Amino acid sequence: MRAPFIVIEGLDRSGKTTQTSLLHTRLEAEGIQAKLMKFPDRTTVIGQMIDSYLRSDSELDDHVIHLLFSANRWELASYITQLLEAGTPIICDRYAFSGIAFSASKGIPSSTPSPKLPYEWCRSPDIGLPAPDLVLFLDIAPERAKLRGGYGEERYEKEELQARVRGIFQRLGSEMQNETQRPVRPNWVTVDAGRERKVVANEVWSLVEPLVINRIDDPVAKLWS
Ligand code: NYM
Repeated sequence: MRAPFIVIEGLDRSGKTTQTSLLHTRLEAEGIQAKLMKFPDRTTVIGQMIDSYLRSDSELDDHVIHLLFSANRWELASYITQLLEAGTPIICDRYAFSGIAFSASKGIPSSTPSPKLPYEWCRSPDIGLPAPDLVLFLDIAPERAKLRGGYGEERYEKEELQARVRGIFQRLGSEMQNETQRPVRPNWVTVDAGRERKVVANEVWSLVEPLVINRIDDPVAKLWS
């Protein structure tokens, strides 16, 4: 038996970070010590390069930044597995799904159907990472997300790009749900994030609590392999 690996994904301004921390606090209140993680992890050397790129303090080729985001996850891959095997649940704010959704959304003007970085190319560096047991996709229409105080200054925080990102998240979710292999890792659940914060938090809790209580029988799976 081991602890579950839970990932929370969503567009910018979907309430992901708030929900991740509400969940963490609720677990603590129940006496469950979970590890809160976040990608990009801006504290590592690779994370600092990513941070500088996101703030537009540096320019990087689209392939290079994509691979850095993935490398930032690989830096922590064995630590993730160790924690789960040692019995510590992980709640993670963004993971490989953000990696694909944002990179594969780059440079698709409506006149050209082909993205700068193809979907399959974007997926490949993350193949084999520790697979989450559950992905909660906090879904919100980009026009509503924008109303929540507007987007900040970082790259990607534009309504048109967010709409493409949402489309790729939806594709990832439907591919996961169509998987024939059992048990399916990860299990993908779309949560309506346009609702009041407490309502969303209660739904998130109802999905996470059984995993944390019952724990997981199978070893940590490898993502997409
Ligand atoms: N992002 C995040 C990517 O483009 N690729 C990735 O692999 C990950 C994990 O970074 N707009 C993007 C999504 C966000 C930005 O994330 C920073 P956050 O959660 O705002 O720190």
